[in-house]
Amino acid sequence: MSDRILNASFRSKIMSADEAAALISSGAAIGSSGFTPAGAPKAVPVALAKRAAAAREAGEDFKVGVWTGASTGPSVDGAIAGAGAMSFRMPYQGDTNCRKGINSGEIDYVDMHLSHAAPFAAAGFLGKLDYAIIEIVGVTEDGRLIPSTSVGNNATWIDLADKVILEVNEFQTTDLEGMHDIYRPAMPPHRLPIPIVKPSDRIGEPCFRVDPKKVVAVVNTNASDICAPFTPADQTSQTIANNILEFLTHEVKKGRLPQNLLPLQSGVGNVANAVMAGLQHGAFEHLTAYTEVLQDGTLDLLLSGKLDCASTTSLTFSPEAQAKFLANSKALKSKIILRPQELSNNPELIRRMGLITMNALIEADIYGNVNSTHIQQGTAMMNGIGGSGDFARNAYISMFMTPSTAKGGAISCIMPMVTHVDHTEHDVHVLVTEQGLADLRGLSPKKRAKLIIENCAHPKFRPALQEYYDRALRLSPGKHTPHLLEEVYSFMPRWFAEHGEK
Ligand code: 0RQ
Repeated sequence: MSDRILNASFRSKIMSADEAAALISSGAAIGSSGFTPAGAPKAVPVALAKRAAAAREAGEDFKVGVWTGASTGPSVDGAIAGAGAMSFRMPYQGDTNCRKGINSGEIDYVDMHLSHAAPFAAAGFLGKLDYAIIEIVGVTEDGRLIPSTSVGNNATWIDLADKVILEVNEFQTTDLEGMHDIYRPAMPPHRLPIPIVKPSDRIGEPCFRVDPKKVVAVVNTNASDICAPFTPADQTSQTIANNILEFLTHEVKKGRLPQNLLPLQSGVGNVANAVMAGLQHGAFEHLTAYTEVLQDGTLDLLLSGKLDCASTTSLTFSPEAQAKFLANSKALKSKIILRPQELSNNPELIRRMGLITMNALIEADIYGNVNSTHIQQGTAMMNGIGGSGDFARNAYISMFMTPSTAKGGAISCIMPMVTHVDHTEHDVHVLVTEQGLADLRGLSPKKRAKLIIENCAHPKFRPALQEYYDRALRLSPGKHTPHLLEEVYSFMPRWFAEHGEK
C-alpha cells in the first residue's frame, strides 16, 4: 500500500472501508467516481450500503444522493440502490437495482446530458456536495492524485465536495499515470476557448489536485473494474456494422469524408463494439477517436495500428480486454488520453472537430425522432440519455443504430411516433438497422418517412407502418409532417397488446 501513497499526510489517513463509510451521514450528497463503470470505487459504497441496511433493520432511515460520471455498476449503484439507500441519482445509470428504484418512485433520477453534469454542479444548480468518493491509482509525493481507469466528473467532485474519501486500487496498473489530461474549463463569464484542436492534443495536467485538509479517509482496495463481457457480434450487429462501414466508404468515395474519416465516437453496447471491431477489416487507416467510452473493439484498433489515438473519459473493457490492456499498457500510453467528461463530451469541441457519432437507440419514428431512454410506452426509464445528446446534436454525421425489432422480434423499433423524444429529427442524420440504412440528410419529413419505412423497418412491421403513413397522408393532405394523433395514440397500446408489453 505505502508504495502507492508517497505523501505522508495521506498515509496517516488510511483506514478500512467500514471506518470510512461510518463518516458519511444519512442525507449526504456523494460524488462518486465511475463511468460505464470503469474506475468506480469498489469498497466504501458497499460498506455504506451495509451500514444503511443495518440502520434500516434498526428502524432508521438511511439514504444518500449519488452523483457520478455515468453508470457505476454493482459496487456503487447495485449496492446502494440494492440496500434501498439511494434517494437521488444523476446523471446516468445502467444498473438493475437502480432502475427498479427509479421506476418504482423510490429514487429521484435526473437524467441529463453528461456534458452538463459538472457545470450544473459547479453552478450550484444541484445543491451542495458533501462527499467525494474517488478511486485513484496512487498519490504522488507532493499530494496529487493519479486517476484510475475513468475521469468522468472526478475533478469537479473533488473540488466541490466538503470532504474527500480516496480508494487507492492496487489492481489498477501504475502505467495509467501520464495517460490523463485533467483540465476544468472556468465557469462563465470567465470561460475561454478550450485549446483542443485534434483528439491527440493534451492541454491539462496528468493528476487531480486536492486540498489535503479535505481528505478524511484513504482506503486500500485491490479489485478489477466490473465490466460485463461483450457477446460476440451476432448476425444482426454484424450486419448493422457492415451497413455503417459501407456508408462510410461511400462517403469517402463521394469526397464528403477524408480517407482516414473524421474523429469517431461510438456509444456503449454490443452493436457499438461490433462497429468498431468491423473497422479492423476495413480499408481505413490512421483513424482517430474522440469518444467517452473506449470498449474492446477500439482497443483492438489501437493495438493493430489502425487507430492512431483515442481520446476518452473511460476504459470500459471486458475482462479479456482488461488483460490485453495490462499486457500493452506501456505502448498504449502515447495513444490513449483520458479526460474529464466535460471535455470528452464538449459540444463545442465535437462540432469543431467534426465527429462521426454512432449511438444505439430504443425506438425511432418514421420521421427520424429517437427515443434512447424510455420503455413501457414512454413511462419507464431504461438507462438515460448519457452522452448521446452531446454527440448527436453536434456531430458532423450523427448516426443512430438499432436492431429493427426488440424482445425477440415482438416489438418494432421503428414506430409511427416515438413515445419519448431524446433526439429530435434535426439531430438524426443517418438511421441504421440490420435491414438497411436511411440517409436522412437534406430530406424533408415525408421523404424521410418513405426511406425509414422502406430501408429500416422489419418486413413484419413494414406494412402496418406504411398503412399508417399512407392514411395520415390521405387524411391530412398537404401537411408537413402527416400524423393522425388519435390513431397513433390508439395504435401503440393496440400494437403492444398484440405483441406483448414492452
Ligand atoms: O433489454 O436485455 O431487458 O431485453 O433495451 O438493448 O439491444 O441490448 O442494446 O445494450 O446497445 O442498449 C439504447 C438502451 C441500447 C443503450 C440502449 C431493450 C432490449 C434490452 C438493451 P433486455 P440492446 P444496447 C454513450 C452513449 C442511451 C445512452 C447512450 C443506451 C435493452 O445504448 O442506454 O446512447 N443508450 N449513450 O430488449 C423495449 C424497444 C427496445 C427495448 C431495446 N424498442 N422496446 N425494449 N430494448 N429496444 C455512452 C454513455 O453515455 C455513457
